[in-house]
Amino acid sequence: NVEASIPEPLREAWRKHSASEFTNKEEFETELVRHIETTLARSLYNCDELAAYSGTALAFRDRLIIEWNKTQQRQTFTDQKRVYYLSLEFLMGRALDNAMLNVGMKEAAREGLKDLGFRIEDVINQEHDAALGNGGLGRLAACFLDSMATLNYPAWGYGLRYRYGIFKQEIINGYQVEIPDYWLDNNPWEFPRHEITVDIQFYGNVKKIQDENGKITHSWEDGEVVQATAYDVPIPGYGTKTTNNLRLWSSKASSGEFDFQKFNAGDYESAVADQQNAETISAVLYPNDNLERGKELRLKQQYFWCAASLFDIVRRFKKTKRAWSEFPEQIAIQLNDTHPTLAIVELQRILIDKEGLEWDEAWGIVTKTFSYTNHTVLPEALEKWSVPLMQNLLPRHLQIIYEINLFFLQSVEKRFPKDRDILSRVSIIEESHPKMVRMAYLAIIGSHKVNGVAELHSDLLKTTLFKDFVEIYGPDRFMNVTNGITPRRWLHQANPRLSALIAEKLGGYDFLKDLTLLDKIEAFVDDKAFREEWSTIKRENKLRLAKHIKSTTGFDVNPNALFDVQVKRIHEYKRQQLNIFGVIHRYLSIKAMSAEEKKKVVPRVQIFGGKAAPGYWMAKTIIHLINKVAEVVNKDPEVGDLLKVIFIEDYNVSKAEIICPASDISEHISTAGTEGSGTSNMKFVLNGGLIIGTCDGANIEITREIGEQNIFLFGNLAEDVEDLRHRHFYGDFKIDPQLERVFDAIKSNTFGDKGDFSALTASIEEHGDYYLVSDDFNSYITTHDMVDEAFQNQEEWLAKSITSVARMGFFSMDRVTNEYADSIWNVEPLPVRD
Ligand code: F58
Repeated sequence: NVEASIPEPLREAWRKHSASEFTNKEEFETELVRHIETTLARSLYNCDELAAYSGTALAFRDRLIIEWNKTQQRQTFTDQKRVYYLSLEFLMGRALDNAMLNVGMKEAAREGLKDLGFRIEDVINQEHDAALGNGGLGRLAACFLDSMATLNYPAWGYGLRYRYGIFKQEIINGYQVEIPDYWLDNNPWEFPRHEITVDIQFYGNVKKIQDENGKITHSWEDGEVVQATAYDVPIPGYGTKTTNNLRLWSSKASSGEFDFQKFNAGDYESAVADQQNAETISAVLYPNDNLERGKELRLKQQYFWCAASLFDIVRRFKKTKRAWSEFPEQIAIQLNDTHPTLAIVELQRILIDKEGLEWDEAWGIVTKTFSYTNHTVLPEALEKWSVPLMQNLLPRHLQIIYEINLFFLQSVEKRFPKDRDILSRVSIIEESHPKMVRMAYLAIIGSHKVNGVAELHSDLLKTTLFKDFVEIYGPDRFMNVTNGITPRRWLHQANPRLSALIAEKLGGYDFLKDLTLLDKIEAFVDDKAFREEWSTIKRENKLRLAKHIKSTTGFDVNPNALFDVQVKRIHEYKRQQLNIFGVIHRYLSIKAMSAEEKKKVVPRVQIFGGKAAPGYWMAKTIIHLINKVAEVVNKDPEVGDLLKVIFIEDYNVSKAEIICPASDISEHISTAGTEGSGTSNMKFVLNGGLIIGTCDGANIEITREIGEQNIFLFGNLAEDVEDLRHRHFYGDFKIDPQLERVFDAIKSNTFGDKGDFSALTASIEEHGDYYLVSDDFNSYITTHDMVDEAFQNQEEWLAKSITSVARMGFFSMDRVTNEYADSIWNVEPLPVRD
């Protein structure tokens, strides 16, 4: 017992002087002013909004860190099983608003700031997003952290502390331009732990050593060493004192400084270059979404982060002096996609090379510890690493991978002696030139559970990509856990008025901890006052977005128009091109109308947002087209208010918090069978927006929950996609005539820059229309007509909106986290006693 080992008088002294938390407005103000005057060295006379933000953040940070300390002590003392969530991305967004709400002190802060001359909204807006992620995968990791803390699970996140997060996007002359996102200056939310450093090795070679009993061991020698330093970010749960830890690793040269010997010998460049090389590892987040490029630096990042995290986890375990066999009873490690798969190999290496365990015992421990989540079936996103690259960078790991593969293939051969092809199909090593390591296969083989993120996606994994592995391991290793979102950020924080209205009807905010309670608001669907308030809130949220649009683009949009939103990473499979073609179709139709006909048109604001990976030309072309269409449409007097096209620059988490509550309808229109789950669909519905979507990802389960009368589904089904592609390939393809009209407009330079768009139209007309844009076009535009018609009946629209929200309980991240905890991690919450 660690506690008992400290003498009582000592404990008493620490207890007496231990830091205390502010509990009301007055105490908050004292803390705020103290931080402004001392930590920040400012005063009443030179405290601007940024200083007010920093002071407020520091005051809340103090609170978090006090609870963080207690939580960590509690978790260490009880020594129960912990979860480690390994993710290369944590798309956290802003922390202050979240911290204020989670500890229940936002109103006190609002009043306190007001006393001192500040508006809380302005202060919150000073914060830079922590944008350490690309899209859905990174945001899911952030939602996990929120839920795990809220539900009191002993859980840590492990990631990389990128100096540059996802780039900032500017639109210049209609083109995306990338600006570096340096976000670390004055970040009050991280605690550097310079005392927690780990040496990480790369390159070098492996020596085989035989001892006097003939036992062979391996030693990895002569590599380059880089140092990993820990930075901790406290993660507060909502309405609980549990404050978990997100540990991010930062790289630097192993001496921590540049090499003075080289420096003094006059070799300045190389002294500084070594240091810069080391720092490069954690310098930047790779900005690809659903694409892997096989760059050496990326593999270095992965190993650096896996090795540092594993070292930390093992060190913590060893302090408990338990037997190795207890490792999986104490530790669960979740792999967020295949990016951390090297952790499997690293743990095996530690156990056999460093701790002297036998292979089989070690491998048993490894497979019981790890589990793997797959997020996509897109072949271009499946990680493969070239064998020569790995041989050079991680020679010992490659040996271990070969060994894992050998034992695995032997067992497969024994079970399927008649299947001649199966070995090459399931081998971790792909026999190509060069040979490649298939990371997903390694992740499956090294884990006890593998899950997809929505029912359709998990089914597709089992019947296509991982089919052989289902045969080999049986169906129990493969499961589905449909994604969710945290209602704290995505309802309470993003849409405080809607949250308050719901709380008023339900008699409190318990629904934020048990989202299934939302079903009780369905009883108010006919309540006149409730309905009015509901639609007022939507209007206010639309006004807030309209204001944002005005201040960032200069355009006025009519808040009575139907706001149709598609915000997400730009990708051909997500089909923003289908959307913009639909918009062009609408534009051409309006222009062809008589004045009488125009009176019947439902005015629309088509809102787009999202980043394209810097090297993804087709995605960039789509952004360019959207902006060119906007230029023409928005100033066309024949169209006026009937159609506006807006591209919101630099879509990120904090913008999503303004956008999601403001949609009437949002678009989730990926080619069926391509989207893992999608999670923004859930955010929009939870905020009272309806959705138009394909039968893909979680749209299907959203439909099941809210009812098909409350969603606009269209398009071909996943089961028909393969056949359609096949037919296209054999020339059985005729472009949809309405789409052809759209293409004619583009080609006749209606929107300018016509040459720039030829690759986009050609991908459909000439290159097989892989994403079935033409096949789905007619269904898409007729469904949009149905949307317009439905929107004209505002009473029914409102009923759909309320009913849908009421039925969204299933999509809480808390349900997701509990499912992982019960059926994958086998961990229990650690309740907090006051
Ligand atoms: C996303 N994947 C899926 N990957 O596309 C989405 O359907 C799902 O809802 C979400 O995960 C959460 O499960 C995704 O965002 C990436 O961005 C990777 C980044 C690193 C390179 C490979 C893609």
